[in-house]
Amino acid sequence: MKIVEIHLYSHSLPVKNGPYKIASSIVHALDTTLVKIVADNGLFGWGETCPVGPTYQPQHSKGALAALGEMAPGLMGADPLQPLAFRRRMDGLLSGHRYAKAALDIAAYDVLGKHVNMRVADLLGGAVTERVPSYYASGIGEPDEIARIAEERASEGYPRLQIKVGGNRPIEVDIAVVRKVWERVGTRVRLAVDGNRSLTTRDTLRLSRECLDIPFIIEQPCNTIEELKAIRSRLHHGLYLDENSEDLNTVIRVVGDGICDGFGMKVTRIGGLHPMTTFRDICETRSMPHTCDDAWGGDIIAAACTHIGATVKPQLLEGVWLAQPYVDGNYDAENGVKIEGGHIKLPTGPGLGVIPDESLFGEPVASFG
Ligand code: 0XW
Ligand code: MG
Repeated sequence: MKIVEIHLYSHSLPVKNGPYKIASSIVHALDTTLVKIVADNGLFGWGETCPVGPTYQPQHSKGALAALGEMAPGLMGADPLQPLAFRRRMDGLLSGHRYAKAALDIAAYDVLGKHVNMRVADLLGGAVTERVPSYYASGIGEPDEIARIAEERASEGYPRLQIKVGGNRPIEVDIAVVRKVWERVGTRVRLAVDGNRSLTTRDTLRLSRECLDIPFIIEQPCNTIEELKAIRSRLHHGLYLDENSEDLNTVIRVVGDGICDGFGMKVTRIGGLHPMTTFRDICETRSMPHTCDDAWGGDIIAAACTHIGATVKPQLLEGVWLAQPYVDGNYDAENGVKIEGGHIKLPTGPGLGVIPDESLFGEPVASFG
């Protein structure tokens, strides 16, 4: 099979009840990039990549479009049924820019699944569940407000909550937020406390020391691996990497060096579903828990995260985060991916199992082939 057309779309997703506020960004609307690849037999597949603004990671929506435009002409004739060869071909056209390559990788898996009449989860090793656990990420807020949200989400059935902290405010406020949440939800849900790179090593140590009695994991509190390495042995909580786990090489390094206990992983950051399976298998080899998320986006990236999440050994899956609670509507009115009772139903159709209504996206911003 050969790719004969690639179309790129840009679509704005306003943040429902926004803005969404985390230490590294405040976002009111996100520009998501959608990719449609068309094969010579008429089969088509969709991919998506949506950075949560330009300051969360070194990725931004205009960068995604530029990188995709750079690669697209050289991908005409490539075979979407061979994910590894496809990835090598993308690497031969452009260095880095994994978050853009991820959209093409996802679209190729969608075509492959439709071609062999299999779901993407089954192509990635096999679904171990049809009901994938999610987790809810609060924005940054005051103790009473975040404790109320935590209570509501725990009652809805979320098995895990991620509490956002940091961002230029006294660490005492963050400690009060975590304590209030813990008082309200206790062990009904697992807790993660995410600093999104904003805390000093000093404040991270204080947060851990002053919440000794609360069983949470700390996610990406500081900006760099070096800072985390410096405080690792003095923390009283498990440490997960998110933004710093930039690629498979970094994952191998930090797992080998024992720098963290798990990961908040983004499908697009690591380069798509193909490298995500390698990441999943490295984590399983060392019994390291992790999420299968993305930073933002609609039904296409949500389906991709849910498919890979469904293949993870259940005791190691920390959940699949979706932006869906913050996005109005779905691209696919019938099979759109939704969180219900804190869990996500794995789409049943072939490929990603989601077919977007492409009239929502308007004309392509670029077309090739
Ligand atoms: C909660 N997330 C998965 C979504 C937001 O984009 C940020 C991210 C995180 O864990 O940092
Ligand atoms: Mg995080």
